[in-house]
Amino acid sequence: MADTAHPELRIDGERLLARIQALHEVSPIDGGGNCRLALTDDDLAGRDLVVTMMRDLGLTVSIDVVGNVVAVRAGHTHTAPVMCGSHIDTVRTGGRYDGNYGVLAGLEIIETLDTAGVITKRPLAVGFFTDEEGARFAPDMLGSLVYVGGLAVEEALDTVAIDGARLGDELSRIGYAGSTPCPGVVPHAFVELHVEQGPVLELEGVTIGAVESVQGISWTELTIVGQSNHAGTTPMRLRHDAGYAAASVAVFVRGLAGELGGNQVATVGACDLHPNLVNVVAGRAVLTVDLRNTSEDGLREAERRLFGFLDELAVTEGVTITKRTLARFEPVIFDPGVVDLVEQTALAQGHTVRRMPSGAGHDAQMLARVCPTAMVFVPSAKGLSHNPAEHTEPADLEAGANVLLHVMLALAAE
Ligand code: HGY
Ligand code: MN
Ligand code: MN
Repeated sequence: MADTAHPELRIDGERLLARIQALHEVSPIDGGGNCRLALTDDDLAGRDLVVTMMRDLGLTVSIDVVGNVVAVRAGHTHTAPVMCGSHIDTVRTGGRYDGNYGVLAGLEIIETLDTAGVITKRPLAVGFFTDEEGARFAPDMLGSLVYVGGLAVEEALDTVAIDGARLGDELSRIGYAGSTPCPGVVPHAFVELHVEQGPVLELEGVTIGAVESVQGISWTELTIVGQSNHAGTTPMRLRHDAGYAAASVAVFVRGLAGELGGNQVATVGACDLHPNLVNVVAGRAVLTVDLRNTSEDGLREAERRLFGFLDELAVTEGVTITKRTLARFEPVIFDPGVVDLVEQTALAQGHTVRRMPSGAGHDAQMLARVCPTAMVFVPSAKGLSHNPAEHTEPADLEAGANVLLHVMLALAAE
């Protein structure tokens, strides 16, 4: 049921923007974004800033065994909290809103309630999860997956980064190897506020997305071994060219997405050749394939087609191809009741709203395993994300935070 106790309450938009600016100033990059890969010193600096904000608000802060941070504001009752949050790690070419916005809007909501002297029935919690991006340590949403018991702590701590570091060692090195056990406290409900990271809301002129689901994700690392050879003397028919094979994969998955149609997307985002020299036929290629689809059957068909292509390619080019799964999550459907509440709250505040799936992965898809969960989207300018030019208009940032405020108040009164 929509919040009726404090219908006029609104967040302070300037204060929210100031928080976002303060976190943006931690490890900024050219173009207006951020680079804070998980568990690097950049991430540490971001973590310390946000934990300081949490403590300045008088919240009870806990750090768990994989570095997830949860800050709690007491309610009238000692019951399961209503939780919001997201992540503050970024990809290498990250924007200033992806993840950060959902965490900082949660803190703004806390300060709004403090200023208004409102104590909720249920406690409120604001969290950020470790390594949501999965760009340094795969899979993505690693921290929230451990939080809900979907990945064993020891396995998480032994995860090796693309740069060879061990997750547990990095966690200790930056001082965020906490003692709070995982799985974590099961919230009464979880709501994640996030920028859409796609073009839909802006194209349709809609302010709020009531997110109903998250599409399935399949990440595979391919190691292709051919034969390094002289680029000038080796006849084309005698080559076992790992560079050509890698390029063939990228071209194949692009065509596959077009053939399968619907929501199927496919990306070769990382590709390293060895020895990566102008006059040497590449002997080895290590690349990644990111396949996503709102339909699990569709995603399985895409995987089947890709793996079949790889078997053929290995024979025709005379290379070996080894596959390693980096992430595999089925599509997730959010709680219809919470999605309804998001939609009703947005309408009650006079915003345009539409239901939609999420193309990106989010911590909410993991919390949905243990409690009623949904997401609130706001528009991304030009649909850009994982790009330093990522932008959302201040009025939209404020609108999303006000919707989150009243969704949380309604849930906290249950
Ligand atoms: O990959 C994703 O969808 C998210 O940004 N981790
Ligand atoms: Mn994100
Ligand atoms: Mn992201």
